[in-house]
Amino acid sequence: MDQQVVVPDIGGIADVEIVEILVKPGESIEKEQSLITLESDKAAMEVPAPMAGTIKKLNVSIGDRVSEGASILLLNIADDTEPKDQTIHTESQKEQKTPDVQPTEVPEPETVSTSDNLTGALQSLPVKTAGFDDLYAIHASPSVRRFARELGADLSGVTGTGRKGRILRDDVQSFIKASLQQPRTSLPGFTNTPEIDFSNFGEIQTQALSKIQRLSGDHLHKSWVSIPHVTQHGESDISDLEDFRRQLKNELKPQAIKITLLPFLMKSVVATLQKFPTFNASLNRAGSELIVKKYFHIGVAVDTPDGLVVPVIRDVDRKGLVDLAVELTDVSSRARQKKLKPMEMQGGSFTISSLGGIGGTAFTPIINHPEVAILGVSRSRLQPFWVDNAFEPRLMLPLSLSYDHRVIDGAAAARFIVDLSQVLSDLRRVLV
Ligand code: CAO
Repeated sequence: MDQQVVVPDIGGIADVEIVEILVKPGESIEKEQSLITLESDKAAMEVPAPMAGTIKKLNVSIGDRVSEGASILLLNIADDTEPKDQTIHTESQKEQKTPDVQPTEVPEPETVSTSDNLTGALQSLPVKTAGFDDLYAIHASPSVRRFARELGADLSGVTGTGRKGRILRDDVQSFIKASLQQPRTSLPGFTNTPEIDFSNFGEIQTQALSKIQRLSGDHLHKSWVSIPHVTQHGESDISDLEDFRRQLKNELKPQAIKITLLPFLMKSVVATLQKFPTFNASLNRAGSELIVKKYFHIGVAVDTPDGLVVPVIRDVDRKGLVDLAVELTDVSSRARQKKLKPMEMQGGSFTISSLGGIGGTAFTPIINHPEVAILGVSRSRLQPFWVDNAFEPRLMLPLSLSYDHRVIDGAAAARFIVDLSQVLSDLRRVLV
């Protein structure tokens, strides 16, 4: 049967403009689904469907002015549908006094057939209106507000293209589209704050960030905010290792091969990773599975004039110290000349960031996502250690291991750093 749906009791306001029509002829609608949006000078409200059905005909257009009782549309409803007293909860930021429920006499149009139980009147629907207060002085209907909320769009940033600057659904969609297309900045939390003119406080100079800085900054920022980092500090007695390194350094001089601490660190790290496989792993996107890697591709953070890059040395477990030294010299010099291929910076399973050539005592390295741990190395220094009955100078290397606490717990991290420290102190353990 067919039934007219009319404007319900809207609190005695007359001649209210229809600013939105939310349904179309032929559409099947649910009970309480919003049909139209009315807007007076002070409030916007949506008129919900009193019952489910299929829309046969729309009797209104955008811009029409309507009052209580005006026909909105003709609805075809199933026989067993029964209208009941209902309270429709529209989204209201500020509730107004709800009008009393009053049955509204609706003259039955001649062309419309109605069933017995529907003959006569439709129940009027008390509608809670969304008032505009200072905070809410944004022109948008409740459905647009709901739509914006679902998409996480802040309406205060949306430009309305409707009449009198009203924000339409399309405006919210365009806003979201534009936001997605915007380049990600490394400071998303501060993008909505006004630009500060620092020259008000003294002399300044503006320098553009390099492309590498912007890309690595974005990656570091994402890692920092999305991975729960913990840094475990430790130190290792590398006195014997350093003696061996110096010996090797002299031996390799004729071949012009430079061997620093880093190849020793890489081999030692791999020896420890083999005992602690969860550090050589990645979480799947859902965060439900750990993908443990059987290969040992070690990323090495390289400081270049344009910013930080991380070339990856592959299969470190299968390479000797000298090969690693040669490869390191090659990739770090090509990194500084911007000659690395993208593939050479992919596929790492664990990263080492060494600031030992520069200085410092400890730092918090940021995990190189999708990896789950990273080792930071600071500058070694001689320290007095009590050995037997006397102090002995020992060369101590500070280690800082940051790890993803979703995957690795503190005890495992402490064990990892103790093991690594032992391997570095006694390189024979690499063979164990
Ligand atoms: N303690 C004491 N001395 C150290 C040391 C340490 N932990 N690490 C290196 N050194 C020494 C080296 O042995 C070398 O001395 P010798 O010439 O006597 O052998 C000297 O410092 C310079 O080393 P290096 O830095 O040139 O070489 P490396 O292999 O140690 O490091 C590289 C190579 C590419 C990692 C390094 O040059 C670099 O770019 N480091 C910066 C990484 C970085 O920026 N990390 C931060 C990331 S987060 O922002």
